[in-house]
Amino acid sequence: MIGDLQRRKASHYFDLIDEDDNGLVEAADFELRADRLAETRNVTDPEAQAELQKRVLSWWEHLCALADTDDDDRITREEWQTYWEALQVSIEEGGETEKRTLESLERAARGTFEAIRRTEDGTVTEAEYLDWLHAWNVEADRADFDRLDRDGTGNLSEDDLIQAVREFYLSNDPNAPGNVLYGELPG
Ligand SMILES: [Ca+2]
Ligand SMILES: [Ca+2]
Repeated sequence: MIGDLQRRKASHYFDLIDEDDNGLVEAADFELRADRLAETRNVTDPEAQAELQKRVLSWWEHLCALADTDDDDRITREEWQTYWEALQVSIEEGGETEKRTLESLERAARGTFEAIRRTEDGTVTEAEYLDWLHAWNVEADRADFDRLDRDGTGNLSEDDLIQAVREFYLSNDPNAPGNVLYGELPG
């Protein structure tokens, strides 16, 4: 069973990715997301816009493969909840199952990292991170960024993101830094 904090994070995240608020997560939400990102970042070059679309849509395909259990290319709130439950169950099972789940979350984290970063320097800066959240209409500030930057380098590394994604999905510790990956949870 997932804990109450996990349930709140699942619901917050679903609301965020359901960009058009129709109660379903679909490819269209991610197309809108890519448009908003392009807008926030002033990406006007068609080739760069296409690259951004591609990155954001590959993230959708990853989520869809994991959570769309009835294969109709849309994720309902129930499917989303079931996906989070399944993640938790597989962690509790341990062994190979747990290992596969952690690997899958790591892939998700690497994909997220690719989507956030704008330069090839192997890190995510505070400005990149805040722009990213801004495109989600999420208010976040320096303090949230600093929590995720747990080794205090001033940038987020891929490892910081991996740890954050892991905690975002799996932790019920109210003090886990990864809880704020998508901003503060609504009260
Ligand atoms: Ca939607
Ligand atoms: Ca479905």
